[in-house]
Amino acid sequence: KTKRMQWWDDATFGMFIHWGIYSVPAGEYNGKGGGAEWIMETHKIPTAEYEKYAAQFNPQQFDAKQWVEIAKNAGVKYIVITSKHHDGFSMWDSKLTKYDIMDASPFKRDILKELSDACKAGGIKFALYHSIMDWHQPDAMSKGSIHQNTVNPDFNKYREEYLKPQLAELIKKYDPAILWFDGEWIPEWTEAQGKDLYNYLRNIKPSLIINNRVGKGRDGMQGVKKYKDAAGDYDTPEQEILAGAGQDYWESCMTINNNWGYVKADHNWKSSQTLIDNLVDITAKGGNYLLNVGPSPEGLIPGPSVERLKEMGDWLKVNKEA
Ligand code: FUL
Repeated sequence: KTKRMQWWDDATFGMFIHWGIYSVPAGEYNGKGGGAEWIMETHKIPTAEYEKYAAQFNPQQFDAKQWVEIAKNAGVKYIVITSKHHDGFSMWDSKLTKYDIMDASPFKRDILKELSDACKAGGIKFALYHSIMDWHQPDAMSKGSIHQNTVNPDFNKYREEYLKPQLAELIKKYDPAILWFDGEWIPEWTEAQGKDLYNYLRNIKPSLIINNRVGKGRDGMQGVKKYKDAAGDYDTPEQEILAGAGQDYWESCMTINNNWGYVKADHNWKSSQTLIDNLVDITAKGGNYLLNVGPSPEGLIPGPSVERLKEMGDWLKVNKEA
């Protein structure tokens, strides 16, 4: 076990936040349900049409301090928020694109700046989820992607001139403790590129922690390394808890209802008891629990999520040994 990983290893409980312009359609397109943060792909929405959600994204009730308060009361030690999901929209003031919160939305407030400041003030580690796959950048269009609107997409150009500079920008501006990658399964992405990116980022910020999805080492949804020397510091099983302990560093990411992004019609909330049981089970097996909430287009963490988080925090206050 390494010193760099110490705080993460001790953290136990983190809050995942999937938030983007997909919260506007809220899981429904042209009267048909399905999709959440995947809605662009699920309903094969053309880029120009999907972009209109950016123009409608105006979460006036977003209050970063309140989110951090909710997290702290839950006993959460770190927050991982989507800087960019697969749809390619940047939730911060990025110099590299106009498809971001400052230029493409009426909101024009830097969400990552506000949340990272609030985390710092509140003593919570701030971290970012970032998708390698990008349905908006022409050069990132993956083979077989329905969003392929480029004749000869130059993936290396995307990687060197967009993906890496955006990540360098994120580190410089918001100093994330973790970069949580995803969307690495596209055929263009290789393990060598994953290792290159890992080294590039650790070089910029040596203490940075990076998940295993930076490379190609994970084994399906279980997200546990296929081979020992694969890139990444920790493994990311998704929506499941490992059968036994023994894994060095792992984190089970799970959402509180059925979807990661906000879906208006999804009321299938896990009970507080289930969530507490999961936390206990995962902790006993040496992992971290990264529990997801999907804020609304108004900027609120849904009430049923807030209630459950509070009940987890109340339970932790009574039951967690110092
Ligand atoms: C998956 C993504 O495709 C989902 O949208 C979500 O972000 C989940 C945590 O990871 O790979």
